[in-house]
Amino acid sequence: MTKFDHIDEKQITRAIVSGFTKEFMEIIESDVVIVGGGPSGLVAAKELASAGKNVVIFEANNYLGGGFWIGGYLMNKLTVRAPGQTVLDEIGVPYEEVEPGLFMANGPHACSKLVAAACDAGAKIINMTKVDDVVMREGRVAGVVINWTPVGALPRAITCVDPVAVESKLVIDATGHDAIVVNCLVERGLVDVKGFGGMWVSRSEDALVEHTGEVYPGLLATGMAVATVHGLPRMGPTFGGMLISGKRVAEQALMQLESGMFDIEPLVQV
Ligand code: 48F
Repeated sequence: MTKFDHIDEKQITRAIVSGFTKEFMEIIESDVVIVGGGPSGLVAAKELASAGKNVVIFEANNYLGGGFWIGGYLMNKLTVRAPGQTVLDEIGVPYEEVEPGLFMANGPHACSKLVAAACDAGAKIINMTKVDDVVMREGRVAGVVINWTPVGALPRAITCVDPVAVESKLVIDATGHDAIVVNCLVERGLVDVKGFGGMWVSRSEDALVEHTGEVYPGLLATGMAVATVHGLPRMGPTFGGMLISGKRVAEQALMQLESGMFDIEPLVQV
């Protein structure tokens, strides 16, 4: 019979609290905060962490993956147009070519591999945490304001729970159609957002990758958030654009991080 080691309650609680606190201390100041752990955010996190950057994903849900678990219409087959399958190759996701240039993978398999790839690369993940606002320093986004997701579900009478903030050199909005972080700037009249257009698969993905990048100093967008910001057509249940957009935003973030612009510390005097 299996016999487990004797470990009591206080040891387990100590392990959880000290483990979480240690990790959280490391993300209070990071190179890049990625808001949203869908396909574009996960690819960006994997790329940036692989390049040695200190990266954290804040995800409002308990689970990561966003829309990448289910292809479309609650059917869990993901489609990817070439060259999106090259990202599936990199993370070891099996797929079949259903037509020349159109590939199909199983959602749960692809999504779990992508989550694992981001974690394996060293990205830190804080889930059940919602980004509510941005930190601003002299015309730059310089971090995000966060709170536990369940706080938003509490009755109004007991929701006076102040958030906390973390600082980062760059923030990436990977929150999908809602472009939550960009909208924090829209509300202040700092950025204009067009709203995503109707579905047009063959136009959407090239345009999305092309427009991926900076929206405001310190803030970049990837994935469907880009379509929302720039009024690009939506692409529905095909994911190559999300994966390649994640790569592109990581390249752009790396260029900024390595440009020397953050070498003088602090960037902005308080
Ligand atoms: O929506 P989502 O999968 O974003 P994406 O990477 O991919 C879009 C596709 O899934 C699909 C599509 C393309 O074929 O049209 O929709 O652009 O993932 C967005 C993630 O962001 C989280 C949300 O829970 C989801 O996991 N999120 C949204 N708002 C917040 C957030 C927030 N305020 N704070 C933290 N996470």
